[in-house]
Amino acid sequence: FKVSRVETNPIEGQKPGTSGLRKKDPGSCNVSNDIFHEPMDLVGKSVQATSLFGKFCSSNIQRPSADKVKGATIVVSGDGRYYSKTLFRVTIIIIKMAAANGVRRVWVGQNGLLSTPAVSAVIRERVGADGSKASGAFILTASHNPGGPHEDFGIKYNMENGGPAPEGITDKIYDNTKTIKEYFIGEDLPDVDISIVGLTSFGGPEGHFDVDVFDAADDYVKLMKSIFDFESIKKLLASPKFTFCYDALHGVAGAYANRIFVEELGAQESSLINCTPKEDFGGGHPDPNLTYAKELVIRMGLNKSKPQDNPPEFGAAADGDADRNMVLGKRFFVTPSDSVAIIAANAVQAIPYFSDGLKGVARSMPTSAALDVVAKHLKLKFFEVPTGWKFFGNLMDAGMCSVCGEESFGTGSDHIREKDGIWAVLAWLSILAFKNKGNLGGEKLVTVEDIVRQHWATFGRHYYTRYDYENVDAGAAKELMAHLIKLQSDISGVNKIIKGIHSDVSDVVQADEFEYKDPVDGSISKHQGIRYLFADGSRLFGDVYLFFHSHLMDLCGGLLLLLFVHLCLGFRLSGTGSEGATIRLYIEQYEKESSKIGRESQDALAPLVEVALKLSKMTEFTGRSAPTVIT
Ligand code: VG1
Ligand code: CO
Repeated sequence: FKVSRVETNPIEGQKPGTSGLRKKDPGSCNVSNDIFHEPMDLVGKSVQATSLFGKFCSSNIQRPSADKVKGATIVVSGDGRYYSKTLFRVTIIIIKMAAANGVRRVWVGQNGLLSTPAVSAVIRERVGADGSKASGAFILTASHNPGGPHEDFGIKYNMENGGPAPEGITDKIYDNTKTIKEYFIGEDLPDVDISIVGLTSFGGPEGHFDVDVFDAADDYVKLMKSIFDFESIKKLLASPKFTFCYDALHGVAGAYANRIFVEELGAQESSLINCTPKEDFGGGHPDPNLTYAKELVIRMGLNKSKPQDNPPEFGAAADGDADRNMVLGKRFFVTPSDSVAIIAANAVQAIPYFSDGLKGVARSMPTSAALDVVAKHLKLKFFEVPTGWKFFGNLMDAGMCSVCGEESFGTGSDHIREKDGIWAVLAWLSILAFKNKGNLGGEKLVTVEDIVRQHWATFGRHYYTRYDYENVDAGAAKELMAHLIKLQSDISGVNKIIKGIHSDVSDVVQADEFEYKDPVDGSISKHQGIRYLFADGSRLFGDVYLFFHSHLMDLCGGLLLLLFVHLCLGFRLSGTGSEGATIRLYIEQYEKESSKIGRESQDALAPLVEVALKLSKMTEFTGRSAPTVIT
């Protein structure tokens, strides 16, 4: 094949967000000629989209370590959403760009499918026949955002350690997209049929170029089997008392669910729903929460208007690229913040991979402090990082963290450098198997709900909710944030306002914008969300206080003093949306007294919700009387 040099101009708006670059309906972005006939329109869109994502890709390929690109092995695959294989065929475009830039081989999951966690596993674990290892990956996904011709497309770029590119790199990529004048593509390179497993070799100007299509699940399944005790999970699933349901929401998790849950673990095929990956996720929103995972929520008996006689004991769902998870029990919702805490509390006993102990645990700032309490009890290193998985990677690479999680249905461990939806399900099944050891023939199984309630009884309960206001006017969202920051300069003024809203809500003791100093490389990330931390007046004395800054933990050298923040409010602007702005409001309240841990979460949090909405002037700024989604 020949290398073509294509002249191009920079396009605005190529800044990667919390997790990659995402665009709504990329075909319609900046297309000036789409008033023409359809074929013309398609060509116009196709060229436009090629350069739209092409700039991002070549900016990656020509990123600072361009010297590493020559002869490199890279991975290209994703959740199979529209535009990956259809219309712009981004998978093929990237293969051709890689060839032209001197990449030695491209690894592609069959049909262009690989979940985000599987990509991470492939980078870390897969070794080619000639000993080759991958040095990076393009993951074609917009994750939990809907897909289809008029929905989102996106690209995440992952590094040699299997984790998302850190901010230092994404900033450089963004700079490249602003100055780019040309890119290279092997235009006449024949298309490889990515539906067929096998190796195709080409001769290029700089020697051989290979495209290696492999089974999307093999490497990942092998890794899962090395982490969990599949035999004990199999016994659990075989128990007539245990029933199971998994919903892939038509995302890429479907490519793994049958193989792992049915073939390896013996679950019934009928326990898998929406497990055929679709380009448009069946028209749904592939976000595993109580609002969007409708079918699963009904099956699990959690939709009050559609009561079920006998829901399954365990249910779970994943997002488009299968890095998120929602875990449910029979008529019972497990908050993601509780989920990571419970996994951390039980990991050593229930999961062979952790039998030597945990190196440490970490959560993102808006995630509830349930994990902090476990860390304190188990005397584990603990870190609080900004939102987004890229911040956990450094801790893991430095051997400081084994288990981590986010409130946004993300849970994972240092087996890879991404959050991992199926891993989280296997972790829960392992805990259930462990708790029911010797009990599988007994009267009643220990259930998901039993495990969570037991956890609350031991560690206290963190009531938690998140309100999302999606597609809000971007200017209004900025004004709301500016208003909240301005308020922070006068805490006693804030406390006066709060007393006027709810006299029994305690005082704010600290208000700031969250800032993170990476303990490994010293890099600083500013403006990572606005926080209001309250002290529960009734507990000010005699309590052990835990302060959630990792640098303070460092200062204290493992001596856990400080403060249990009983109430906490957070505000952030989303970095994964593709339209307007999304405001996220995070609300948390800690309760240790056993008589008070069994309330409905929205009831328990009602006063604090009212304080948050009034303090932020949410309705005044956004014009919204209710959030788009509550999780
Ligand atoms: C959201 C979540 C964040 C998560 C990110 C990527 O980001 O809040 O916790 O890491 O999505 O998840 P934001 O900036 O919109 O709040 V995924 O599964 O979309 O890669
Ligand atoms: Co995702």
